[in-house]
Amino acid sequence: MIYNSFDNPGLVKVLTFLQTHNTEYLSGQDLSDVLRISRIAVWKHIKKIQELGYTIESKQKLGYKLISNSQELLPWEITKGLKTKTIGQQAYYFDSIDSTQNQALKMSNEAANNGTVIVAAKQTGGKGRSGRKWVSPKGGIWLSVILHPKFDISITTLFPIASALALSIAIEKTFNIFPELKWPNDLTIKGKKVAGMLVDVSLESNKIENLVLGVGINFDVDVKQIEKTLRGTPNFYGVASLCEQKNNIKPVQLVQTFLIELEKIYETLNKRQTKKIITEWTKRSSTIGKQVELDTINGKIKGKATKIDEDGALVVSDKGKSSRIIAGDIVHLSK
Ligand code: BT5
Repeated sequence: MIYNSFDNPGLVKVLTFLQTHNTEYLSGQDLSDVLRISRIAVWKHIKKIQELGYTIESKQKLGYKLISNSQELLPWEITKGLKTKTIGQQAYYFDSIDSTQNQALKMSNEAANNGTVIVAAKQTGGKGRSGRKWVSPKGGIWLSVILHPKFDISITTLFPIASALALSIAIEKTFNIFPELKWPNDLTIKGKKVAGMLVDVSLESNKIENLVLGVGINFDVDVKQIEKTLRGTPNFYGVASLCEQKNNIKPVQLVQTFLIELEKIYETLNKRQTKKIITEWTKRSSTIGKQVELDTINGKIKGKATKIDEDGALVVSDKGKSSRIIAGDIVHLSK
């Protein structure tokens, strides 16, 4: 099943009317008169809306009343009232897909609009960095954003870090909990991974043609089940789920807040104000100040993580010698 935010005007009209009049029953005839669509069309839309997970009570002689909204991240719910200029103004929803990142990469080559978002309820072939597996059952937020950035290629390495910062601010604002940022692209709660970022960039004569950001958030997932599947995989250090902390937040609230924060950060990068991002990231980082270790092609590096450079590289110092790490997985050795 695929839906987008712009091809279902009749359904969205009926739904919005039910949502804005949810204290009363509305008859099929009333809906048909007000919305200027046939009664049969009203009935068909109501059936579809119910199939999509909205609860609608239907009473003979009285009509229809919306009791509760769907828990799915339906595309018109993402775009509705979203206070961004471009990011998230078009959205696609898949109930199941191999990977939103693969889909977004395909669509970005077909000139999809800047800021288009692709969401899936579950992924059957979710991807992490370097071809790793990303476990993506129902209950998580799995999305990709297509961007055509104006910024210079030199900034792309900072982009995953900046996106992780945007998500951590969004989680603070919606959940009022404070995840930590683990270099380069992870969000953690009590040391366990709650979200990860993936960035794919295509270049055209030294300019960024398309950038696709993939975001995986363990919103409300079975932590034990995922941990069982993942034990022993690269960069595995435990799984956290946001709803273990608080469960009265709707996924769409978090997605909308994230898209707003992402747009702010995207504009900051377009203005090359990288220092601002580095300062904010560092404030929330669990990596800076810790003893860390990582494997490189030239052997193991161990030392104290002292800062990130303007391009997002991690600086590790040991016995007066500093190394710049551009990519890789670090292990935090000290608490
Ligand atoms: C990442 O890779 O953290 C990037 C994750 C990006 C996923 C999103 S979902 C939407 C979009 N579509 C996609 O197909 N992908 C993106 P990395 O840092 O390489 O971490 C991968 C490692 O994280 C794996 O080797 C596992 O150990 C662990 N892992 C996999 N699934 C996990 C999960 N759901 N929660 C926590 N850890 C997980």
